[in-house]
Amino acid sequence: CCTVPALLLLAGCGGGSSASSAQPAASGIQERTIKAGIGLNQDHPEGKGLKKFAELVSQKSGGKLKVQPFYDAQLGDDKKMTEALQGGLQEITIPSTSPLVGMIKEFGIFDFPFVFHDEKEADAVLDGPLGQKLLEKLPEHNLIGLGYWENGFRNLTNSKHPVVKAEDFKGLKIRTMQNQVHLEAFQALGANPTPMAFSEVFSALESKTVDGQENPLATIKTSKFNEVQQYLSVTKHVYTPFVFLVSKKFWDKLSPEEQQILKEAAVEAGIYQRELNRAENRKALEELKNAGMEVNEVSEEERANMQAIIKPVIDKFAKEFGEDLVKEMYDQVEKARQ
Ligand code: TF8
Repeated sequence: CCTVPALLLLAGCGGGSSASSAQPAASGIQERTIKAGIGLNQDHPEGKGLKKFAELVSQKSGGKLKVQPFYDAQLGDDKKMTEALQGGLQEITIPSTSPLVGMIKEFGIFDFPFVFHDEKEADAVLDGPLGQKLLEKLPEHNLIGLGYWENGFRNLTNSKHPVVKAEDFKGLKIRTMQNQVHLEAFQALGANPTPMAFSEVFSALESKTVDGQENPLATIKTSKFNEVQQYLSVTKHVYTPFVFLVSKKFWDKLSPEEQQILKEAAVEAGIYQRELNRAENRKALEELKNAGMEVNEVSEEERANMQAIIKPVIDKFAKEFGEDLVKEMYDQVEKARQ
């Protein structure tokens, strides 16, 4: 394993074909259709990344491997699609790591707010040994991880008032991802969090079932949350990765050449997706302002205050996820910062 060019070391090498009852193809490339579903739409950098992935796979396989993309949770939300991969009913999905913590609890360390200051630090951790270690936990869950793409730094929107200080969270009904760290962190801030799948968020905001939600700017824009939210507060409170997942049942049927093509394409499309996401995030703030949102920045001082309020929640979950793992994350962030 891992006798591949340096670039591809980013991609996981876990889960060979040994433990499967399925017959792996000895060599060559067969005609195959590969269903790949995501929760966001075609305009989002993730949607464009998936399209790029499909093109690369087609090129590299001489048109034999056909990736069929499904956007907008057409095949289900992050959790449902991941379960479909485990059952061998779908081949690929690229969910946020956050809704998967019920399955792979260690992914929860990425849900700790205020860990990364910028994308460079996130890249260092995700593409380094710690990110790799977590990908290696996937095969025991019938999943193969080919690397991390980017959802990004999350910011709060709501229909009530600007959130400038920690106290401003009090009483706000906020949709969160289905994730215990997020839930308890928002509770600690005095908000009233409601976990829900992403595909239900727009209508929950529109009907005022919830007051607000939090997501990266590119998602706020491409999902048109500005149409149903007045205030955007740049909290940058947590960074969410996407993880590129393949069904292990499917993977184990592939020849080494076919596996290699998927690995290379996932990494190459991932580099493109991250760049695009960052460019979109830089543009989106202005665009959301122009679309009528009232935007406020949150000061470093207030972010530190929020972090202090949340600390007991983080300490509790650090014990649950493994204090060594958490320390490793902070050490790698520290190294990337130098
Ligand atoms: C969320 C996430 C979503 C993604 C996507 C739908 O808020 O940030 O953007 O997980 O797959 O649920």
